[in-house]
Amino acid sequence: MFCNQCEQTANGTGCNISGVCGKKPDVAALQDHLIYGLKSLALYGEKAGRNAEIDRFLIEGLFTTVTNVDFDPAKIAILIKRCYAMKEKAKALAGVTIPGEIATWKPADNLEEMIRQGEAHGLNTFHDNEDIRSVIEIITFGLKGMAAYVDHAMILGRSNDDVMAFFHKALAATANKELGLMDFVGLAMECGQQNLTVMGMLNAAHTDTYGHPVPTKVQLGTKAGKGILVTGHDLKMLEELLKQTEGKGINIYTHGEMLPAHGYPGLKKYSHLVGNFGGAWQDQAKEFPNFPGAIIFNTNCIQRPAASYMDRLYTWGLVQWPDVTHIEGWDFSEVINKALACPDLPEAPGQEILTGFGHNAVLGVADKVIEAVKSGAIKHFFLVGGCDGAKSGRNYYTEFVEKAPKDTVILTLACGKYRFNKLELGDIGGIPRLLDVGQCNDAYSAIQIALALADAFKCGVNDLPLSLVLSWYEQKAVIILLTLLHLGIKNIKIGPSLPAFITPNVLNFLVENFNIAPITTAEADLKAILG
Ligand code: FSO
Ligand code: SF4
Repeated sequence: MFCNQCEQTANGTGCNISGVCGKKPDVAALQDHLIYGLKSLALYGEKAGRNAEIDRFLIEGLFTTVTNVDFDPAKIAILIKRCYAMKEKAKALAGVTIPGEIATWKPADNLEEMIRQGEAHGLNTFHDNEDIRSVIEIITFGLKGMAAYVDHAMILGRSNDDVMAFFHKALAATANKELGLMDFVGLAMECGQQNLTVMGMLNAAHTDTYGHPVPTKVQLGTKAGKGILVTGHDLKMLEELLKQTEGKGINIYTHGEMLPAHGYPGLKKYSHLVGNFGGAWQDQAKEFPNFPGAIIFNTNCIQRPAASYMDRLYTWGLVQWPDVTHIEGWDFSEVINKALACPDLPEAPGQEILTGFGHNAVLGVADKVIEAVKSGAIKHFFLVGGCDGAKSGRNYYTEFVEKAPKDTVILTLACGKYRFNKLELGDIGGIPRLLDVGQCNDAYSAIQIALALADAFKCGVNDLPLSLVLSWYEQKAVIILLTLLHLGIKNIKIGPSLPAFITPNVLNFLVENFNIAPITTAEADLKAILG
């Protein structure tokens, strides 16, 4: 196997024996096989025009291969077979036959042979030039990340034909031997542009369905009684579970990236949505044993479950782990019955933290914010966010926020916020110093805030007293970075380490054009930014 798509890749170069994430070689080969099949599908999909079933499948196929989503070989094998059926459908719709190895791809019937085919395909990019291969990987991983956001939007009934046409075009292009480096660089930038549309679509789906987030205090302790812990990113799944548990004496807790759900009026109205439990995804094996109720994942990041909670763990949507019960569809009675059979949680009130600072909430007090900047009460804004992970170097983000001067405001999003969201940072004239904008996809909201501030101060985003200090882990972070680059945002600091799939030349390109820099130490970076 060879996989280098996430930040924790072995030795900073690539997982080649087994995945640090727990991905075994058979699953890696099947995921590579699925990606190869999706490229075959895209070659025809590009010519077939829009078809809802094919487009839905393409999105699910890509999202399945994102880090920490699907570890179940049997389930991926089913997707490979469906991929072939979708390709044949696209071929019929396109009314053409495309020659060549990829277009004529056909998976074997049995699992062993499918794995062997996957091993043979590997991550073949059909190019020898390592810089081209690097940019193709950036595009492929970006498409995977964007697919995750489209998936959530599709669950809420949204789609976009132009975006779907782009998915097919870009995926097909990654298999095109004739294209050159700058073709792929252009496509990577277009990925970022398309993802801005996607995140806007998802934001509208969330806010149209559940209202704009409002600042909300979230309890970190537990309430006496039964409980279900929901982890992942999907708000619709949480809503359905809230409806089905109403009046049943079960309290619902959020975990990880579900924390911002508490800010949405359409979700916070459920009185049994009582709090947030635990930290970011990488602490699950340590924390889940302490949650005595049922636990359900609706997207990444799942890790190998410990025996102590395996029997009360469930997956839903695209997340799968072998031998963990998967809930198909929208009936959560099995999870509810398990929660009712589990021991009660204790009455143990804890700290309260704030969430719900989407662009609507922040821009609602824009006058106050602008005044505070003009008066000098706020000297600088930092966007410190992104994905969390297990490496010790990630303490940088805690230190950065701790050491940021008291006249600075920290905007945050995604699971990286757990590095510092329990710190008491106080406020500046009533404006909290730590503003939780939401999930990783709410980078859209952060962008809206930055654009509105730039508008108010009649300058560009790069001229604002705003610095982006990002942490990355998996492929959603790749697509968000491409979106920020598409917007021309410069001087981003990124860590804890640089992606293994970026060659020195590609890095130079990013440094020269966008002044991207790796994080160093909190003190040095704060000094460099604030002078
Ligand atoms: Fe985190 Fe996992 Fe939201 Fe990612 S829970 S790491 S970037 O899936 O998507 O931030
Ligand atoms: Fe390794 Fe990350 Fe790939 Fe898992 S997803 S195999 S940890 S590079």
